[in-house]
Amino acid sequence: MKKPLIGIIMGSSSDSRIMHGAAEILDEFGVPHEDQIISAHRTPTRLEEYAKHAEKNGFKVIIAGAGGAAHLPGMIASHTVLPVIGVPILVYNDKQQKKSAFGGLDSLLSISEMPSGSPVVTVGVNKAINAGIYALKILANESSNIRKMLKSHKEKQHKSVLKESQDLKRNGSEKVCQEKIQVSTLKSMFFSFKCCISLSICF
Ligand code: C2R
Repeated sequence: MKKPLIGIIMGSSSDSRIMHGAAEILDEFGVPHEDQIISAHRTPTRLEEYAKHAEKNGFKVIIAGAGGAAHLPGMIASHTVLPVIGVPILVYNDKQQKKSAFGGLDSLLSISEMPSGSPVVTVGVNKAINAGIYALKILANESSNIRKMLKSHKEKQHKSVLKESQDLKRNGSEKVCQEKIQVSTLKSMFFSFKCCISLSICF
């Protein structure tokens, strides 16, 4: 197995539903990453050990996702000189009803409002994929291959927006909207299926 270049950490296993977005884009680019659960609040000693582990193993970037009182990204940044990208996660205070008290603003501010001198780059709420892309951009400074792949990723985005625009022009917004809903339902069903398979392999 190739040595991981990126460390993905999250405060709880419940964050994996969002953080897999970062992992997916890194996988797409063939960039090895190591994923772990570390909580600044619940495993404070592990947090310091992890920072040492990341430096010792030559990680280039750490992507840290947390919800609520999201101190994980800031605390990990305080223990290392590696760049840290924070992913604010929307936490459901009422998990059954899927209700959030602050809609992710709590996590966003906890991560972005770091005191001067200890920065954490912050992406939007639940935007783990952007953290992955940003990490790739950092790696691209030293890798012409990743730079090339990022350029073709941009090109793909350009083409896909053009195609969507043509569809919208041709078919109208109602049809396009229905198709989008179907695709996102299928995607979330596929993700739940993947999670069930991995859980059944674990137990
Ligand atoms: P549970 O689902 O385990 O109750 O966690 C996690 O990131 C998660 O989003 C709820 C939320 O608590 C967050 N958490 C933190 C930290 N540790 C866990 N914000 C931390 O150290 O910052």
